[in-house]
Amino acid sequence: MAIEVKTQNLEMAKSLRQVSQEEHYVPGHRTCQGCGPALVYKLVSKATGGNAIFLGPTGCMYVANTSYLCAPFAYPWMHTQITNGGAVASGIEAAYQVLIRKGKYKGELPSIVVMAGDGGAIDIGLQAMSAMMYRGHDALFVMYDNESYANTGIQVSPATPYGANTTFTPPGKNVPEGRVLFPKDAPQLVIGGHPAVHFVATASVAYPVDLINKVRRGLNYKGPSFVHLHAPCPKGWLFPARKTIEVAKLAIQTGMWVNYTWENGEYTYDHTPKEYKPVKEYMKGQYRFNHLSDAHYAKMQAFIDARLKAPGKPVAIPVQGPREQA
Ligand SMILES: Cc1ncc(C[n+]2csc(CCOP(=O)(O)OP(=O)(O)O)c2C)c(N)n1
Ligand code: SF4
Repeated sequence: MAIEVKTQNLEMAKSLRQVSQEEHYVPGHRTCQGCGPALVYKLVSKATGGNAIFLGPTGCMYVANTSYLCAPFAYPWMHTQITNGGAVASGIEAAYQVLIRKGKYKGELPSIVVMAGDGGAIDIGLQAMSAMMYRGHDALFVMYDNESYANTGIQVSPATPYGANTTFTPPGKNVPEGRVLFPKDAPQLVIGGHPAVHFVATASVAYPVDLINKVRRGLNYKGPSFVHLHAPCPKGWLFPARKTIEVAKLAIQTGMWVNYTWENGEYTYDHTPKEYKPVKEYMKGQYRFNHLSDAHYAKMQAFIDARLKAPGKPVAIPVQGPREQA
C-alpha cells in the first residue's frame, strides 16, 4: 500500500513581525558589506523555518560563506558543484521518498532548497535545474540573481544586463557598450518547458515579506517550483554598500525588474508603480553602466518599454546573428 508523503504547510506572513526572529543564516560569513545575495539567504531561510535542507552550488554564497569546518548555515547544508544543484536536490528528495515508502522515515518531507546564483541556475547549472523540474521533484529552486559570475571576478553571465561593464565585457573602442546582449528570461525558461511546474515567481530583497511569502508558496506546492530573486551586488555593480535596498527599489520603479507570480498559467503582478521612472535613473547610480552614451540608454529603455507592455512574457530582443565577418 502506498504511504502518503506528508509535506509542510507554511503560513503566509502579513508583516515582518509575523516572521520568526530565529536566524538560520548566522553571523560569521565573509560576504561584502551590503551583499544582496546574503540578504536572500537570510530571508529564504526565515521563510523555510527549521525543517529545511539547503544546497549551495559553487558561487559567492558558497565560497564567501564557508571555510574549513565553518559555515553560517544553521540547518543541514551541502555544497554542490555549480553544475548540479538540481541533480543533488533530486537525489535528496528521491532518497526521502524511498525512506518513506520503506517506512523508515515518518516525518514531514523537509523543504529542499537549491540556492543557486544566476550561473548555477540558468547557465552552467541549467541542465540539472531543468532535469529536476522536468522529472517533477518536490524541491524549490531559488535563483539569486546578482547578474554576474560574481565569485570568479564579476564575469559576464546570461543574466547580465545590456551595457554592463564586467571583467569579460569591458567597454572599449570596438565595443563601447561593453555587454552587447540582453539577458535570458529565467522564469520563462522554466515556465515554457516544464509541465510539472505550477509555481514560478520573481521577488526582490527590497520587499522582504513578498519574498518570504513567495518562497513559502513555492514550497507548499507538491512538486518543483522556481523563484527568481533580484539581489544587487555592490561589489559587482559598483554602488555604495549602504544603497542595496535603494538600488533594488529603483529597479522596480524603472521597470528594470518586475515582481510577479505565475501560478498554473495565471500571472499576477506586485509593486507596479503608477508611472515608471526612466531606466537611466537606475543605471546612473551604478559604475558598471558609467561608460554608456545616451544612444545606449535609449536602447535599454526601448527594451524595457517592450517588456513592460507584456510583463513576464518574452519580448523580441536584439541578438547577435551569424557573423558576416570574423
Ligand atoms: C564547471 C565549473 N566551471 C567554472 C567554475 C568556476 N566558478 C566557481 S564559482 C563561479 C561563479 C558562480 O557564479 P554564479 O552562479 O552566478 O554565483 P555568484 O558567484 O554570482 O554568487 C565559477 C564560474 C566551477 N567551479 N565549475
Ligand atoms: S561579490 Fe557581490 S554577491 Fe559576492 S559577496 Fe560580494 S556583494 Fe555578495
